[in-house]
Amino acid sequence: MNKKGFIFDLDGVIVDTARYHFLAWRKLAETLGISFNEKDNEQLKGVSRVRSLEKILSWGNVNLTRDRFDELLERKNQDYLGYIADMNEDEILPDVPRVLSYLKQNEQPIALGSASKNARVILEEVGLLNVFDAIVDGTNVTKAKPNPEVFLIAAEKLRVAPEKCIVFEDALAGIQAANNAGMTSVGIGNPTILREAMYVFKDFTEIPTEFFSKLISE
Ligand code: B16
Ligand code: MG
Repeated sequence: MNKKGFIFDLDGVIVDTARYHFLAWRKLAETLGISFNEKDNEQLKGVSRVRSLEKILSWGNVNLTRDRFDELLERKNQDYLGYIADMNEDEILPDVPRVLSYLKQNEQPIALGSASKNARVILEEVGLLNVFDAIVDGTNVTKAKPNPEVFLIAAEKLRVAPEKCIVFEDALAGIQAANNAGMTSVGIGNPTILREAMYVFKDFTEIPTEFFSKLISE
């Protein structure tokens, strides 16, 4: 069997936690008097927690002491953890289970490549922790997307060459990271935002099984 490496982002690809990140960041921005909408949030997708707060502060021209910065980061994460506390398998995005089981049946290695430090908690809650052959998350990387580090570590863990890996991403920074890693990039979401991806689908329900069988046999 021909083996490829299938690498999935978490937030916005496997589960819709992108919504909860948005709500937590908006709450924080409001307390600082900084306006924050869905369009602003788009620029935070796939971006680390620290970098996200730096961006929000720069949009509002706000400077903070190190202690206050750390306090706000912690507060955002506590709010976010509150939102995700009751997650269950119903929050797995449509057709993700179909895709994962097809890849499993075809003995394809599967990895998670996420910027989130909460990735394992979320996978556990939705019952997918044991599905992945490798998990690389925000606790394993030092360089944020669009740096390819997260996906290159995932490929290494799967023992698959980067050019044989396919990345599924909902963020432009993530698509750029996949391209920078020399991997096939598949955008999940808006084709205008994800225009740098090699393929884009609105969601997994739009991806026919033949797309995966073709990727495997190529
Ligand atoms: P956390 P992904 C990313 O996850 C999110 O897209 C991004 O919005 C978030 O700031 C980042 O994780 C860090 O998450 O605060 O949970 O460590 O899309 O790379 O799976
Ligand atoms: Mg994402």
